[in-house]
Amino acid sequence: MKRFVVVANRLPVDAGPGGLVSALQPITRSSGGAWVGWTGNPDERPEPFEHEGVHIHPVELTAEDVDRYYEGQSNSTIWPLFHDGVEPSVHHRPWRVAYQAVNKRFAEAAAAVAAEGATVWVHDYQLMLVPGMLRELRPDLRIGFFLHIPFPPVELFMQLPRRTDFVRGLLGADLVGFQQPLAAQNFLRLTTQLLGLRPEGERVEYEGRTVTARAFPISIDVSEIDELAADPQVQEDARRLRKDLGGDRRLLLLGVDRLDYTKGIDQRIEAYGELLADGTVSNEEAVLVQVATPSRMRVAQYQQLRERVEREVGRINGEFGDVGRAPLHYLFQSRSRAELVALYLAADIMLVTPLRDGMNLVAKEYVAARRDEGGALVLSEFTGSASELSDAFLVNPYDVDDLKRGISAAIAAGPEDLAARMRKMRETVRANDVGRWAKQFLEALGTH
Ligand code: GDG
Repeated sequence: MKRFVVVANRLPVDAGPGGLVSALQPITRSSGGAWVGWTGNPDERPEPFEHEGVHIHPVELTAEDVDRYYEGQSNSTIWPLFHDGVEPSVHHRPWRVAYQAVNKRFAEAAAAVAAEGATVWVHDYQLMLVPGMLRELRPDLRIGFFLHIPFPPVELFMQLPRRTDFVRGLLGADLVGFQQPLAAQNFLRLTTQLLGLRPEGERVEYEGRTVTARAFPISIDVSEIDELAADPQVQEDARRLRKDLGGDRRLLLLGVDRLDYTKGIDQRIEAYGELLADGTVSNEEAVLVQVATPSRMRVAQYQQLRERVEREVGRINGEFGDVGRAPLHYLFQSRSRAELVALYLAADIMLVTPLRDGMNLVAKEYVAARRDEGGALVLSEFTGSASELSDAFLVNPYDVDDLKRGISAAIAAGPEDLAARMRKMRETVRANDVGRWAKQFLEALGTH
C-alpha cells in the first residue's frame, strides 16, 4: 500500500523521457509511491513490478478498449471539443460506455494500491471520471486532478453528451488543476450551470466537501534541456545540420510537433508557401524544417491531416525547390531528445503556431535550449505558453497574413532585440521548472 499514487493513461516505462515523467518520477520514487497506467500495448497485463524505484501497477486495455476508450471517446470526442472544436467532435454511445468502464478499472486499481489517507494524483482528459469513482470507493483519500489540455468555454462543453457526468467526475477531486486561469473559471461556471452550485472565488462546495479549481501552468525539465544544449556532441550536430542545410547564408525555420490538427501545421506551411510565392523569402535564403512526429495514426482525422500536409509539402517543394535544394524538409518521424535539441540550437526561427494548445512545451524547450540567447520564437496567442512568453513574436494562426507578419517581423528583428527578448523568456522558463509545478500542485493539495 502506497502513500502517493500517480494515475495516468500511460505508464512511465518505454514512454521516452517526457516532461511529466521527469517531473513526477523523483517525487514518486522518494515517497516510495506507485504509478497506475497502461503499458501502451493492447491485451497485456504484466504483473506489478518495480521500475527505477517506482512501483508500477499496469492496467489492461483490450484492443476494443483502445479503439473505443482511447481512439474513440478520448481522442475523437473529447480532444477536438476541448480544443475549441477545431475539428468536429464525434459521438458514439459504445465509446462512452467503454470510457466509463476503463475509468472504473483505473479507479479500482488506484483504490487497491493506495494506503489509508494516501494522496492520489490523476492526470488528463482520458481519466476525467476517475476522481469521482475513486472518491466513492475510498472517501479517505486526498485526490488531485490535473488537466493537460484546455478546458473549453461553457457553450462548447455543453455539446458533450452526458456532460454532467464529467463535471461530477472532476468534482470527486479535492483540487482540480488547469493550465490557465480561464479554464478553471470555465469549469466553475459549469458547476453552476449544470449542478446549481455556488462557487466562491476558486472554491466550490459539493456534497459536503470543498473543491478548489486553480491554474498551475506546467513547464519543462529545464536541466534536461540545459544539459543537452551544453553537450559538445549536440552542439556539433547543430553545426552539421546548419552546414547540410546551406550554412549561415540560409535562414533556418523550424517546427516540431506531434502531427496533430490542433498544432496549426498546415496553416504554418501555407504561410511559408505564401512568403516564398510573394518573394519575402527565397529558396536561396531560407529553409523550413518541420518535424511531425507520428501520433494517433489510426484516427481518421489524423490520416486526413497527414494527407493534407504532405500534399502541400510536395506542392511547395515542387514549385520553389531546385535540384539538391528544397525549401521545406518534412520529417514524419520521431526523433531523439538530443536530435531535437540540436535542431533547437540550429534554428534561427522557431515556429510554434497551434490553433489551440493547453500549454505547448516545445516553445519552452526552445527557449531553455538557447543558452546563447540567440534565435526567435514565433508563438500562437492560443497556447498556454503565450501567457508567460509574451516576448515572443505573438501571432493569430487563423490569420495567414498575421502569421506571415509575425514570421517577417522575426526575420527583420536585429540581434540585440532578439537577445533581449530571449533573455527575458529564459528568465521566465528557468524560474518555473516542472519540478516547481509539481511541488506547487502537491502543496496546494496537501494543505487543502
Ligand atoms: C499535451 C498538451 C501540454 C515531440 N516530438 C518528439 C518529441 N516531442 C516532445 C516535445 C515535447 C512533447 O513531446 C510535446 O509536448 P507539447 O506540450 O508540445 O504537446 P502535447 O503532446 O500535445 O502535450 C500540451 C502538454 O500535454 C503538457 O501538459 O503542454 O498543451 O497538448 O516535450 O519535445 N520527443 C521526442 N521525439 C520526438 O519526435 N523524443
